[in-house]
Parts: sequence; C-alpha cells; structure tokens
Amino acid sequence: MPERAHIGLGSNLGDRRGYLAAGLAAVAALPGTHLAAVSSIYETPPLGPADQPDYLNAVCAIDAPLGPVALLAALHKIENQHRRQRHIRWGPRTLDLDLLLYGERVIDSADLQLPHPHMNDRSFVLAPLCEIAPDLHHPLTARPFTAHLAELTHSDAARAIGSLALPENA
Ligand code: A4P
Ligand code: MG
Repeated sequence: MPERAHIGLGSNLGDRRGYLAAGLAAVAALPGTHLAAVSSIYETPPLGPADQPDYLNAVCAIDAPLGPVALLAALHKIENQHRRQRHIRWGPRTLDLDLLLYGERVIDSADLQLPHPHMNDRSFVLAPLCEIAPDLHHPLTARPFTAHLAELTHSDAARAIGSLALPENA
C-alpha cells in the first residue's frame, strides 16, 4: 500500500520555474508514483548566505511505493540530472528536493532524517505544505503544521506568486 510523501522543491539559479516544473515532472514519473497535490509557487529570500538570489519554493504530495530510503536516492538522482552541484551548505542551487514527510514515519539515521529536521522553522516549506494539506500534523510534536506556521514571524512570510505547470503524466 503506497504511503503519502511530501517533497519540498526549491530553486534559486537560472530558469527557476523551469527547474521546479522539471523536478515535479521527474518526481511524478517515478515508478508506481501518483502525484496527489502540488502547491502554488512561493518566492522567498534566501535562508543562509544572503549573497544569493531569491528562491522559488513549492511542495508536492505523492503516493509513493518506493520506501523513504529509495525515494531519497531517487530525489538525489533527479537533482543531479538538473546540474545540481553540492558546494556550499545552504548555497545557491538549480534544484533542491527535500523529503519532508513520509507518512507518519520518524527516522533518524545518518543519511535520512524524517520529518525533515528544519521544516518547522521554514515558512517556504510550511506555507506550501499547509496550502495542500491543511489538516496534517507533525509526527513528533503532534501539532498541526498550521500552528507551527502561525508561530513563524511575519518577516519570514513566504508569498505565493503563481502556479506550476502540471506534468502531462500526472
Ligand atoms: N538528508 C537527511 N534527511 C533528509 C531529508 N529528509 N531530505 C541528508 C533530504 N535530505 C536529507 O542535503 C544534505 C544531506 O542531508 C544529504 O546527504 C541527505 O542525505 P543536500 O540536499 O545534499 O544538501 P543541502 O541542500 O545543501 O543541505 P541541507 O542542509 O539539506 O539544506 P536544505 O535544508 O536543503 O536547505 N532558502 C529559501 N528561501 N528556500 C530554500 O529552499 N534551501 C536551502 C537549502 C537554504 N536556503 C533556502 C532554501
Ligand atoms: Mg537539501
């Protein structure tokens, strides 16, 4: 039985919308995967080094048969196919795919942590997540993500600026 996974997409280099759309299409095309929901696109100032362009972020939900470890490996492969280069922590990137949630699973291994450890601090994650899954609760705090989002300061607000082209295979 597939479980619902939520994935954060981010881009702040080059054709940002194009990279998000390509990342979404590649995720939707993973074996046995059903794209269940896609948020609006949000534009946000960079978290981390400030001398980098603003980000576009979005969140999608998929029903995934792969299991969390294989899904994260598949996400890394998609990042690499889009010329993602890992140099600077929190530095600029063409396409960043973070596994935010995999059902209610809690994992704390060297290569994979679930829920994503920084998600509750990031409006560019919580705003699109709450848009597509307003009733979802954090598996560890047991509180609704809408409550975590409400606690973030207004200056962190992520702004919806449009929608993503849905992949043809969705
Ligand atoms: N890893 C462990 N758990 C996970 C998970 N649940 N999802 C490991 C994804 N990766 C996970 O990630 C570093 C390591 O985390 C990997 O080896 C993976 O196995 P990475 O994607 O290779 O490196 P990174 O993205 O440079 O580092 P990090 O710490 O993941 O950064 P983030 O958290 O992805 O943040 N500002 C705005 N406005 N919008 C953004 O999207 N993104 C970042 C990157 C910084 N600032 C941003 C944004
Ligand atoms: Mg990342």
